[in-house]
Amino acid sequence: MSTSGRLISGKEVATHNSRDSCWIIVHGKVYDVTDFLDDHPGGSKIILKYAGKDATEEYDPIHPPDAITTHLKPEQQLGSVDLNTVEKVEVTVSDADKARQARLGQRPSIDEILNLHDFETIAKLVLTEKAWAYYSSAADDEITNRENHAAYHRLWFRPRILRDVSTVDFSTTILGCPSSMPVYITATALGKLGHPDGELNLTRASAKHGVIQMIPTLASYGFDEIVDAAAPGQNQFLQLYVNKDKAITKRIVQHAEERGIKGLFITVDAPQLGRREKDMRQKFDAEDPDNVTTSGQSGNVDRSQGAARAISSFIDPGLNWNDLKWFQSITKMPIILKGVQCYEDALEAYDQGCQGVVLSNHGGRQLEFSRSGIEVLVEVVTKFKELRGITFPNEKFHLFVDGGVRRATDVLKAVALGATAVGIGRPMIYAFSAYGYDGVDKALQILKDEFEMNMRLLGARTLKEVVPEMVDASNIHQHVVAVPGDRLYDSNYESMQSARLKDV
Ligand code: PPY
Repeated sequence: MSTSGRLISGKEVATHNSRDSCWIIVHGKVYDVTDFLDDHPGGSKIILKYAGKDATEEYDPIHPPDAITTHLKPEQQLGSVDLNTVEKVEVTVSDADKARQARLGQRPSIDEILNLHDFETIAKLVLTEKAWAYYSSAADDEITNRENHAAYHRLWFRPRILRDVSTVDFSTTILGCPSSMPVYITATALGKLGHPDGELNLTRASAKHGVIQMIPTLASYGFDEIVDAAAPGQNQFLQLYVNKDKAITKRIVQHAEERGIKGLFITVDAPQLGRREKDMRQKFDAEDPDNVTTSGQSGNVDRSQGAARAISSFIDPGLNWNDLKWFQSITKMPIILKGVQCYEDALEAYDQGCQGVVLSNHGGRQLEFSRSGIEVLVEVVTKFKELRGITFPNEKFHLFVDGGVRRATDVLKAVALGATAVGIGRPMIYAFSAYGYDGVDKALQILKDEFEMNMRLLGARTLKEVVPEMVDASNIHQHVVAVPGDRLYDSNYESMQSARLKDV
């Protein structure tokens, strides 16, 4: 029988501190997780560490806010606790954490940050290892991840001269919403891993700079909290992981529409999560007592998939083209497929009445050796012209690109080749991980400054004048061409590690 609403003392909770009866506290609520221990995607050990105690601090950064209530039955949600009666969990601060705290104090003034790479450099130094591993990791050997950035080096400009570029205007509209530049902040999960204000940093800086934020399904903040944080009239999109339970999906989509969301970006490249080995190796750190059993073997719980796999089991791998009609029947929001990687699928999306596609390989985190979005863009534009007589940009069907973007010149290349706008993900989470709201504010200002200068140097006064003839894309499909190395990017890239001998 449900006892929800019961006020429970910390003392009573503390008695349920074992595998036989395990209660935990999250945000002042008491949950009986005894029967859930072996189902917890992150393993039972981490829960048992907090048995009878307040687990909020551990829970918060790596779970979407409603994770616990969606996984537990009502009768397992026991009631509230008076937090004054709860004994504090002693947190041991590791040497690594102390060093990290010291580095936080050594961050350069934000005035010294010159470009988006700089945020990544600082974020790498101040993020927890867990957060850096989750944010920076990518699939398999991370070749696609690096290719995403490198692909832009195979595109070169053909600027025009002697045009009066006294004033330049790089504003645009994206799905009918005004945007100060052809950039949107794309969805990235678990913002609180990087900063306590997580995704809200993005919401607030987007409002200031007139750009659109795509709210992730797996945000650390709740969907409504992120929408509530928006300024009046601020436009937001929603990225959707489709839940196996269609009723839940329907509820999310219709609620988003009611709350004024302007575009539904359905992720289609993640029926299963890619292997992110940086993230996985983190979990197997032999010095972490949580990761080994008393016999020295890793426990029988699969923690090997890191933070991401732990929360991905709800995603429907059965999602298919037939489901599109259903989505179209439950919402009037524009529907965009996020994660399209060849022209055939882009054409299918067009033929089935979608309003666009994001040419993306999920930041290199899914299928290794999938091509960069910018390379796929060239293919899609060529084939749409050849097979449908359609040119881009096009108000009826939008092409978006994401992955590897660090400079306004990258965005301008994509726009010249036909993209409506470009999504930027990791650089924005690195910006708030390093400097909170001020970091995202600065990152967006840097992009604006880069746009202004590069529009002038290109000889384009508006984005309409950023045309395909301004880019030499003849090498885009050649994966081995000599290009100058990108020292800033390369110095931020952290090599993957090999297996190590254990300490004896
Ligand atoms: C990613 O990590 O690439 C994501 O898109 C977010 C995510 C996080 C956890 C499970 C599935 C997807």
